[in-house]
Amino acid sequence: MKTIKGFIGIAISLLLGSCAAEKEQITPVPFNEVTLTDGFWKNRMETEINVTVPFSVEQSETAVKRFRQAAAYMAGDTTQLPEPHRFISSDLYKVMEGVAYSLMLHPNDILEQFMDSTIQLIGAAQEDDGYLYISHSCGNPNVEEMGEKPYSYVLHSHELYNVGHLYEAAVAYFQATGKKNFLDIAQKSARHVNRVFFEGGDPKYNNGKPVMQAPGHEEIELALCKLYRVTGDTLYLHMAKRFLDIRGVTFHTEGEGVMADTYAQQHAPVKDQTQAVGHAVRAAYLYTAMAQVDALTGKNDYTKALNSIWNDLVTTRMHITGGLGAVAGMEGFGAQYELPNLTAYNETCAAVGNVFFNHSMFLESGEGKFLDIAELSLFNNALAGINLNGDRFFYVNPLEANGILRFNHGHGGRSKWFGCACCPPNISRLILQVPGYMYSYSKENIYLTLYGGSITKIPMKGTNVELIQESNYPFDGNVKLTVKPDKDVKFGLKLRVPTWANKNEFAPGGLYPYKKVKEENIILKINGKEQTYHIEKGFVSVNRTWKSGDEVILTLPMPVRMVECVPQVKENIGRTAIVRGPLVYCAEQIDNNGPVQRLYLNGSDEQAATVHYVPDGILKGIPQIHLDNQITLVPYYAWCNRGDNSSMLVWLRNEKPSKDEMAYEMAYVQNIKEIKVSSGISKEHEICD
Ligand code: FUB
Ligand code: ZN
Repeated sequence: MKTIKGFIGIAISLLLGSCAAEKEQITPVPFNEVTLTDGFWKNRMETEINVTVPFSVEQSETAVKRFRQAAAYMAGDTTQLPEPHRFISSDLYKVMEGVAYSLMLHPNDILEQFMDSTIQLIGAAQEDDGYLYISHSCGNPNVEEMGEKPYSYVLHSHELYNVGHLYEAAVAYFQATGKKNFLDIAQKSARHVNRVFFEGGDPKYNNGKPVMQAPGHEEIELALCKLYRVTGDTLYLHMAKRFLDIRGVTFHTEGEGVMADTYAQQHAPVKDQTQAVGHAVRAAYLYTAMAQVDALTGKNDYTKALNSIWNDLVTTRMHITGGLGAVAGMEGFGAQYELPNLTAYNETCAAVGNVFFNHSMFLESGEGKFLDIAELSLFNNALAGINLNGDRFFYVNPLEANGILRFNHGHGGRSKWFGCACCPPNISRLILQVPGYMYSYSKENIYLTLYGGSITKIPMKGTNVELIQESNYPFDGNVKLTVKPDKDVKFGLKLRVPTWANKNEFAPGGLYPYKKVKEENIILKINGKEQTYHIEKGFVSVNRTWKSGDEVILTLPMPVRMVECVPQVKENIGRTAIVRGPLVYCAEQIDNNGPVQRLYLNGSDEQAATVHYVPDGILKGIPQIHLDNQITLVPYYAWCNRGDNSSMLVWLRNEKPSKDEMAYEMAYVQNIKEIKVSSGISKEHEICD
């Protein structure tokens, strides 16, 4: 296992000198330095490595073939031109990124050969000056979607989106193997992009003038941050910042839908933006990059904008599952409080982006509330995007299904893959990185950010601190930590206390309050003795000199809780969601003897509930909730694992519906069936399943 350790801190101080000193620099422990020992994530990781990663490689053959054809074309064989597609290459790059992570955890010669041979094809398809985009290089672009020439339609061509994903994959492969083959291609591309976008001079591109336009689909910005971290070359960080700073400044568009300025978050300079607008995946990647650039530069250039956007998201535009982008058609944000259940879009990629964004916000600020949202999105919307067997996927993640509806990305059942397959490799690469979300550290503190059975070693004040964590989180809230420094050392141990455990609401932001005031106490014990504690920025902090063998026990009570929604969200009036810990639950037809839309609760703020761990079958080991009125619930992430076309519901009726209400509901469902996803979305999207 080869990793580049410590380069982040060094590179940051070299680049920025003293201006970074004021902020607490929080460094995540890389995922391959955290060993999963038991429980939830260990199981998921095994499925990833044994099933999802090899399966995704198989599914990528069409994308690899295009590179094979492009490489042949570049070598003079023009007999078979690769079919134009704006971003299928990016799906392959994400698959490759996932393969790289899996290689770090589990070496595999066949997968490494796949990587090397594909990298060779990619290199052969790259032009000598670094340009990399098959359709233009092979001279058969779909002009309407890609423009006539390279970078002539940056708004929708996805040229920079593709290479952004390439940079991420290349960084991962370098970290996994130490090989530079992919990283060289990435750097050649990045230097080319810098010349063409910010320097000019080559008449082949934009008549020699710098393009100076931010890409319509963000991604390259956050990827450049990664390239900077791994190489230490400040050019890439400067490029990331420049792309952020020209967005909404040098280029505007007029129109509606995918042609609206807001669609690609270019309606205003990013530092002045205040609300989450437009296409949700684009937005999430943009906000991630803004947080990362601020963290890397030690500045607060985007802090005001990010805090405002984050508040707008969590108070008005996020589903209880952590889903972003409620509106189908434009795959994005609707009006404030527009959070439908049956027609919610909530693309898997947007939830993945929400995790990236909020984890980056935590690293930038040290505030636990961001991890609460990252966790919510991870355990609910993001994980629902992949089945428990690891080989079937959801593109959209509504909070209700009636077994009939089928939008263009389908929620009548899970799909094997998609014509536009952005989501499967996105959730796959996220799961592979989850151990990297568990621990972080700064000069004075060690942070436990996501709980789960694991072991790691963290450098602290000239010694190493081994941490052994035992926990069945998120299925129960007991965390036992054994601290083993090589020698006694004083530092602050910060244990995250999520909003769901500490406040009277399920998630920060006020959208989702508990129906009943929380009574259970959080307990902290050190070496068997109960401690008084206070919670600051979402963490319990224990400052002491730690000795080898010290034991910390944190208990986060996990009763079944009932959640309501603010009345501005019309769809949820008179309805309740059931949660336990960070998990949102749903009713599925298979457990409830028929369509779940007919179910209702007992009308009060309390309802007796029992929790049973499923003894066998695909849900084995997962806690199911049984309500006293014969309703059975499973975690939302685990729905649609026992056959397709089942009905499902998160927000249950509080009371028995009247005949009129039922009739209204049926009419509503009939109407919705007629909804077609609006045009303005490209062909690649229409063939999605
Ligand atoms: O445009 C590339 C990807 O396809 C987007 O991120 C997804 O929303 C899907 O539209
Ligand atoms: Zn997607």
